[in-house]
Amino acid sequence: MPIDPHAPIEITAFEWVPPFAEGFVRDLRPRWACEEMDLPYRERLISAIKRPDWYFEEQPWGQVPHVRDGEIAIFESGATLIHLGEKGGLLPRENGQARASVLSWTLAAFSSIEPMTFELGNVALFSRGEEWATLRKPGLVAALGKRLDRLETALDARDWLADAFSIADIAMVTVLREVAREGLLDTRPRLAAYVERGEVRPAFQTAIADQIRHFAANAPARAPQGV
Ligand SMILES: N[C@@H](CCC(=O)N[C@@H](CS)C(=O)NCC(=O)O)C(=O)O
Repeated sequence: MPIDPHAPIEITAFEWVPPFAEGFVRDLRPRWACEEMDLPYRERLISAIKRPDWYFEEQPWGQVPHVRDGEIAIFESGATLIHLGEKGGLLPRENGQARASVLSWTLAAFSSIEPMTFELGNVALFSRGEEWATLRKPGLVAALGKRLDRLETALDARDWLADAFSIADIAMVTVLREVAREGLLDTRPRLAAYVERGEVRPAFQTAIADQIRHFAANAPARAPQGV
């Protein structure tokens, strides 16, 4: 339901990505947040292959997502989650422990886990087979594994990172999905179950379907490498 061409919230996403990135593009985060909180949004699709020059004025590196909400423009998926969460209730507005916990876990996903998962994507996917990547991978997997073990301990028996489902879970589940496909959750059943709890939510399912909905129609005749 939230996709509405007249909605004040606009999410910029790619019109097409190569198959390895389908369902993993970061516009999934604000889309999922909007679905969870029933916030209508419109889509603005741009080419990943040839980013329009004007787009770099909105997102300095030409990346997605970018979110506009009326007069407010936001880049960085984490910042979009904070904005939307405050608007729709997945981030408590009142300054207290509940808000602090959600913000702590949200930033933990983006600054303590995602840099390592991002590097793993580089060594395991983009630079796979290169000598430096082969040498780097075991140390990186070990270091990331330690972070994941601590995260699993911290999650304990809870369903969600803070008191209830929040933007922190949108952040962390979308980060952990990247390592799930590299097999790093196979020996961490509580984290694997946590990711699955996120992925079975109807809002997640709708968000992912909407992300990939336009890809087939916009696929280039010959797919370029490394978008
Ligand atoms: N830190 C940024 C990263 C955004 C990002 O890496 N987006 C990817 C798609 S998932 C992208 O636009 N990649 C193309 C590029 O970096 O040129 C955020 O979370 O918004």
